[in-house]
Amino acid sequence: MGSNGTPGVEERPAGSAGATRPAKRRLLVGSAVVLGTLLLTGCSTATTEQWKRLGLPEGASDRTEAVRSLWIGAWIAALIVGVMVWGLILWVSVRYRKRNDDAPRQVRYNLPLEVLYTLAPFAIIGVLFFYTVEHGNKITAMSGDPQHTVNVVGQQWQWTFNYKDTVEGQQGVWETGTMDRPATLWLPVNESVHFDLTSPDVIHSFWVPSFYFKLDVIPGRTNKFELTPTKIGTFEGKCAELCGLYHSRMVFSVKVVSRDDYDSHLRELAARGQTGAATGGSDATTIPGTGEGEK
Ligand SMILES: [Cu+2]
Repeated sequence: MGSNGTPGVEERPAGSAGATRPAKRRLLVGSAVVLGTLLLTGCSTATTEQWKRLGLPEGASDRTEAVRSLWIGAWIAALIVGVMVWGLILWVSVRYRKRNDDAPRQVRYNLPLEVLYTLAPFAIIGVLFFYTVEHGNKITAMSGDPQHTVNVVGQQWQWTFNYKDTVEGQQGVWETGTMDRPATLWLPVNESVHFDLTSPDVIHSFWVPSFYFKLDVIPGRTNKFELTPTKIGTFEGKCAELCGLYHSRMVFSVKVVSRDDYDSHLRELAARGQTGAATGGSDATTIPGTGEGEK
Protein backbone atom coordinates (compact mmCIF):
# COMPACT_ATOMS: atom_id res chain seq x y z
CA MET A 1 0.00 0.00 0.00
CA GLY A 2 2.55 2.54 1.13
CA SER A 3 5.06 1.47 -1.49
CA ASN A 4 3.16 2.98 -4.44
CA GLY A 5 5.66 5.19 -6.12
CA THR A 6 7.65 5.82 -2.94
CA PRO A 7 11.27 5.54 -4.01
CA GLY A 8 12.60 4.93 -0.50
CA VAL A 9 10.37 1.94 0.02
CA GLU A 10 11.21 0.38 -3.33
CA GLU A 11 14.91 0.71 -2.78
CA ARG A 12 14.86 -1.13 0.51
CA PRO A 13 13.62 -4.55 -0.68
CA ALA A 14 15.92 -4.36 -3.68
CA GLY A 15 18.87 -3.52 -1.45
CA SER A 16 18.09 -6.12 1.21
CA ALA A 17 17.46 -8.81 -1.41
CA GLY A 18 20.86 -8.05 -2.87
CA ALA A 19 22.45 -8.37 0.55
CA THR A 20 20.75 -11.67 1.46
CA ARG A 21 21.48 -13.48 -1.78
CA PRO A 22 25.19 -14.22 -1.13
CA ALA A 23 24.31 -15.02 2.50
CA LYS A 24 21.72 -17.52 1.32
CA ARG A 25 24.15 -19.05 -1.13
CA ARG A 26 26.76 -19.36 1.61
CA LEU A 27 24.17 -21.03 3.86
CA LEU A 28 23.24 -23.47 1.09
CA VAL A 29 26.84 -24.35 0.29
CA GLY A 30 27.60 -24.66 4.01
CA SER A 31 24.69 -27.03 4.64
CA ALA A 32 25.62 -29.10 1.58
CA VAL A 33 29.19 -29.46 2.87
CA VAL A 34 28.02 -30.38 6.39
CA LEU A 35 25.45 -32.86 5.08
CA GLY A 36 27.90 -34.40 2.63
CA THR A 37 30.54 -34.79 5.35
CA LEU A 38 28.00 -36.36 7.69
CA LEU A 39 26.85 -38.74 4.97
CA LEU A 40 30.37 -39.77 4.03
CA THR A 41 31.77 -40.12 7.53
CA GLY A 42 28.65 -41.51 9.21
CA CYS A 43 28.43 -44.57 6.99
CA SER A 44 29.94 -47.61 8.64
CA THR A 45 29.99 -50.82 6.63
CA ALA A 46 26.90 -51.96 8.53
CA THR A 47 25.06 -48.75 7.64
CA THR A 48 26.10 -49.03 3.99
CA GLU A 49 24.79 -52.60 3.91
CA GLN A 50 21.54 -51.44 5.51
CA TRP A 51 21.21 -48.74 2.83
CA LYS A 52 21.52 -51.47 0.20
CA ARG A 53 18.60 -53.27 1.86
CA LEU A 54 16.70 -49.94 1.81
CA GLY A 55 16.60 -49.73 5.59
CA LEU A 56 15.88 -53.35 6.47
CA PRO A 57 18.00 -54.87 9.25
CA GLU A 58 20.07 -57.96 8.48
CA GLY A 59 17.65 -60.87 8.08
CA ALA A 60 17.77 -63.78 10.54
CA SER A 61 14.85 -66.05 9.64
CA ASP A 62 13.55 -68.09 6.73
CA ARG A 63 10.81 -65.49 6.10
CA THR A 64 13.15 -62.63 5.34
CA GLU A 65 13.65 -63.30 1.62
CA ALA A 66 9.93 -62.93 0.84
CA VAL A 67 9.69 -59.67 2.80
CA ARG A 68 12.94 -58.33 1.35
CA SER A 69 11.96 -58.91 -2.26
CA LEU A 70 8.49 -57.41 -1.69
CA TRP A 71 10.04 -54.36 -0.01
CA ILE A 72 12.66 -53.78 -2.72
CA GLY A 73 10.12 -54.50 -5.48
CA ALA A 74 7.64 -51.98 -4.06
CA TRP A 75 10.38 -49.33 -3.97
CA ILE A 76 11.34 -50.04 -7.58
CA ALA A 77 7.69 -49.81 -8.68
CA ALA A 78 7.28 -46.55 -6.74
CA LEU A 79 10.47 -45.17 -8.32
CA ILE A 80 9.33 -46.02 -11.87
CA VAL A 81 5.98 -44.29 -11.28
CA GLY A 82 7.78 -41.39 -9.58
CA VAL A 83 10.24 -40.86 -12.45
CA MET A 84 7.36 -40.87 -14.95
CA VAL A 85 5.37 -38.33 -12.91
CA TRP A 86 8.39 -36.07 -12.26
CA GLY A 87 9.30 -36.27 -15.96
CA LEU A 88 5.80 -35.30 -17.06
CA ILE A 89 5.66 -32.43 -14.55
CA LEU A 90 9.02 -31.11 -15.82
CA TRP A 91 8.04 -31.56 -19.44
CA VAL A 92 4.71 -29.68 -19.19
CA SER A 93 6.33 -26.94 -17.08
CA VAL A 94 8.82 -26.26 -19.84
CA ARG A 95 6.75 -27.12 -22.92
CA TYR A 96 3.67 -25.17 -21.86
CA ARG A 97 5.27 -22.35 -19.88
CA LYS A 98 3.75 -18.89 -20.20
CA ARG A 99 5.12 -17.15 -23.28
CA ASN A 100 2.79 -14.15 -23.59
CA ASP A 101 -0.31 -12.69 -22.02
CA ASP A 102 -2.75 -14.46 -24.35
CA ALA A 103 -5.19 -16.78 -22.61
CA PRO A 104 -4.20 -20.40 -23.21
CA ARG A 105 -6.30 -22.50 -25.57
CA GLN A 106 -9.37 -23.71 -23.67
CA VAL A 107 -10.06 -27.44 -23.95
CA ARG A 108 -12.71 -29.76 -22.50
CA TYR A 109 -12.82 -33.53 -22.26
CA ASN A 110 -10.10 -35.80 -23.47
CA LEU A 111 -11.48 -39.32 -23.44
CA PRO A 112 -8.22 -41.24 -24.04
CA LEU A 113 -6.51 -39.27 -21.28
CA GLU A 114 -9.38 -39.84 -18.85
CA VAL A 115 -9.43 -43.57 -19.58
CA LEU A 116 -5.65 -43.66 -19.09
CA TYR A 117 -5.65 -41.96 -15.71
CA THR A 118 -8.49 -44.17 -14.53
CA LEU A 119 -6.89 -47.43 -15.67
CA ALA A 120 -3.26 -46.68 -14.77
CA PRO A 121 -3.88 -46.58 -10.97
CA PHE A 122 -5.85 -49.84 -11.23
CA ALA A 123 -2.93 -51.45 -13.05
CA ILE A 124 -0.47 -50.20 -10.40
CA ILE A 125 -2.66 -51.38 -7.52
CA GLY A 126 -3.28 -54.72 -9.28
CA VAL A 127 0.44 -55.45 -9.60
CA LEU A 128 1.15 -54.43 -5.98
CA PHE A 129 -1.84 -56.47 -4.76
CA PHE A 130 -0.74 -59.58 -6.65
CA TYR A 131 2.78 -59.55 -5.24
CA THR A 132 1.56 -58.63 -1.73
CA VAL A 133 -0.79 -61.63 -1.63
CA GLU A 134 1.80 -63.95 -3.16
CA HIS A 135 4.53 -62.93 -0.71
CA GLY A 136 2.06 -62.72 2.18
CA ASN A 137 1.16 -66.37 1.64
CA LYS A 138 4.82 -67.35 1.71
CA ILE A 139 5.45 -65.33 4.88
CA THR A 140 2.50 -66.80 6.80
CA ALA A 141 2.82 -70.35 5.45
CA MET A 142 2.74 -73.09 8.11
CA SER A 143 4.21 -76.54 7.69
CA GLY A 144 1.80 -78.17 10.13
CA ASP A 145 4.76 -80.14 11.41
CA PRO A 146 6.95 -77.72 13.41
CA GLN A 147 9.87 -78.97 15.49
CA HIS A 148 9.05 -76.70 18.45
CA THR A 149 6.04 -74.79 19.75
CA VAL A 150 6.19 -71.64 21.87
CA ASN A 151 3.19 -69.90 23.39
CA VAL A 152 4.06 -66.22 23.63
CA VAL A 153 2.00 -64.27 26.17
CA GLY A 154 2.04 -60.50 25.87
CA GLN A 155 0.80 -58.85 29.02
CA GLN A 156 0.97 -55.31 30.38
CA TRP A 157 3.99 -54.76 30.29
CA GLN A 158 6.24 -57.67 29.54
CA TRP A 159 6.39 -61.06 27.86
CA THR A 160 6.08 -64.66 28.97
CA PHE A 161 7.42 -67.52 26.85
CA ASN A 162 6.00 -71.02 27.28
CA TYR A 163 8.14 -73.66 25.58
CA LYS A 164 5.98 -76.66 24.77
CA ASP A 165 8.88 -79.09 24.47
CA THR A 166 8.97 -82.02 26.86
CA VAL A 167 11.84 -81.39 29.28
CA GLU A 168 12.95 -84.16 31.61
CA GLY A 169 9.52 -85.74 31.52
CA GLN A 170 7.77 -82.41 32.17
CA GLN A 171 5.34 -81.06 29.60
CA GLY A 172 6.52 -77.52 28.99
CA VAL A 173 8.68 -74.94 30.74
CA TRP A 174 8.31 -71.19 30.91
CA GLU A 175 10.15 -67.97 31.58
CA THR A 176 8.99 -64.43 31.95
CA GLY A 177 10.25 -60.88 32.18
CA THR A 178 9.65 -57.79 34.25
CA MET A 179 10.09 -54.18 33.21
CA ASP A 180 13.37 -54.14 35.14
CA ARG A 181 14.54 -57.43 33.68
CA PRO A 182 13.07 -57.88 30.21
CA ALA A 183 12.40 -61.44 29.06
CA THR A 184 14.62 -63.45 26.72
CA LEU A 185 13.20 -65.87 24.18
CA TRP A 186 15.54 -68.75 23.39
CA LEU A 187 15.28 -70.45 20.01
CA PRO A 188 17.31 -73.22 18.35
CA VAL A 189 18.95 -72.27 15.05
CA ASN A 190 17.70 -73.86 11.81
CA GLU A 191 14.74 -75.58 13.48
CA SER A 192 11.15 -74.63 12.75
CA VAL A 193 9.17 -73.01 15.53
CA HIS A 194 5.41 -72.59 15.74
CA PHE A 195 4.26 -69.55 17.73
CA ASP A 196 0.89 -69.17 19.46
CA LEU A 197 0.33 -65.58 20.52
CA THR A 198 -2.09 -64.83 23.38
CA SER A 199 -2.84 -61.91 25.67
CA PRO A 200 -4.75 -61.75 28.97
CA ASP A 201 -5.37 -58.00 28.81
CA VAL A 202 -5.08 -55.70 25.80
CA ILE A 203 -3.78 -55.90 22.24
CA HIS A 204 0.01 -56.12 21.95
CA SER A 205 2.15 -56.89 18.93
CA PHE A 206 5.01 -59.36 18.86
CA TRP A 207 7.81 -57.96 16.73
CA VAL A 208 11.34 -59.18 16.06
CA PRO A 209 12.70 -56.78 13.42
CA SER A 210 15.56 -59.11 12.39
CA PHE A 211 13.06 -61.89 11.62
CA TYR A 212 11.09 -59.43 9.46
CA PHE A 213 8.06 -60.62 11.35
CA LYS A 214 5.38 -58.95 13.43
CA LEU A 215 1.96 -60.18 14.50
CA ASP A 216 -0.72 -58.76 16.79
CA VAL A 217 -1.34 -60.42 20.14
CA ILE A 218 -5.08 -60.17 20.75
CA PRO A 219 -7.00 -61.10 23.93
CA GLY A 220 -9.59 -63.82 23.32
CA ARG A 221 -7.91 -65.26 20.24
CA THR A 222 -4.77 -67.14 19.32
CA ASN A 223 -2.72 -65.78 16.45
CA LYS A 224 -0.33 -68.29 14.94
CA PHE A 225 2.73 -68.21 12.76
CA GLU A 226 5.77 -70.29 12.05
CA LEU A 227 9.36 -69.52 11.20
CA THR A 228 12.86 -70.90 11.34
CA PRO A 229 15.63 -68.74 12.82
CA THR A 230 18.64 -68.96 10.51
CA LYS A 231 21.36 -67.07 12.36
CA ILE A 232 22.95 -67.58 15.76
CA GLY A 233 22.95 -64.36 17.76
CA THR A 234 20.99 -62.07 20.02
CA PHE A 235 18.26 -59.98 18.46
CA GLU A 236 15.96 -57.24 19.69
CA GLY A 237 12.25 -57.70 20.11
CA LYS A 238 9.56 -55.25 21.08
CA CYS A 239 5.85 -54.64 21.39
CA ALA A 240 4.65 -52.80 18.29
CA GLU A 241 1.17 -51.88 19.48
CA LEU A 242 0.61 -48.96 21.88
CA CYS A 243 -0.74 -50.99 24.81
CA GLY A 244 -0.67 -48.63 27.75
CA LEU A 245 1.50 -46.53 30.01
CA TYR A 246 4.63 -48.71 29.92
CA HIS A 247 4.32 -49.89 26.33
CA SER A 248 7.85 -48.67 25.62
CA ARG A 249 9.20 -51.08 28.23
CA MET A 250 7.76 -54.16 26.52
CA VAL A 251 11.12 -54.97 25.02
CA PHE A 252 12.70 -58.41 25.00
CA SER A 253 15.66 -60.27 23.52
CA VAL A 254 15.74 -63.26 21.24
CA LYS A 255 18.70 -65.58 21.69
CA VAL A 256 19.16 -67.91 18.74
CA VAL A 257 21.49 -70.69 19.85
CA SER A 258 22.59 -74.20 18.94
CA ARG A 259 20.22 -77.06 19.71
CA ASP A 260 22.45 -78.17 22.60
CA ASP A 261 22.41 -74.72 24.22
CA TYR A 262 18.64 -74.56 23.71
CA ASP A 263 18.09 -77.92 25.38
CA SER A 264 20.31 -77.06 28.31
CA HIS A 265 18.49 -73.73 28.77
CA LEU A 266 15.13 -75.53 28.91
CA ARG A 267 16.57 -78.00 31.45
CA GLU A 268 17.71 -75.02 33.53
CA LEU A 269 14.16 -73.64 33.52
CA ALA A 270 12.83 -77.04 34.58
CA ALA A 271 15.42 -77.19 37.37
CA ARG A 272 14.19 -73.80 38.60
CA GLY A 273 10.72 -75.30 38.84
CA GLN A 274 9.31 -73.25 35.98
CA THR A 275 7.40 -76.15 34.49
CA GLY A 276 3.93 -76.23 33.00
CA ALA A 277 2.69 -72.98 31.52
CA ALA A 278 2.20 -69.38 32.58
CA THR A 279 -0.51 -68.24 30.25
CA GLY A 280 -1.46 -64.85 31.57
CA GLY A 281 -4.48 -63.82 33.59
CA SER A 282 -3.55 -64.45 37.21
CA ASP A 283 -0.09 -65.59 36.07
CA ALA A 284 0.41 -62.39 34.21
CA THR A 285 -0.41 -60.31 37.26
CA THR A 286 2.88 -61.51 38.70
CA ILE A 287 4.31 -58.86 36.39
CA PRO A 288 2.14 -55.88 37.18
CA GLY A 289 4.52 -53.26 35.94
CA THR A 290 3.79 -50.84 38.72
CA GLY A 291 3.52 -53.22 41.67
CA GLU A 292 5.97 -54.43 44.26
CA GLY A 293 9.43 -55.27 43.09
CA GLU A 294 9.28 -52.55 40.44
CA LYS A 295 11.27 -49.41 40.87
CU1 LIG B 1 2.39 -54.21 24.50
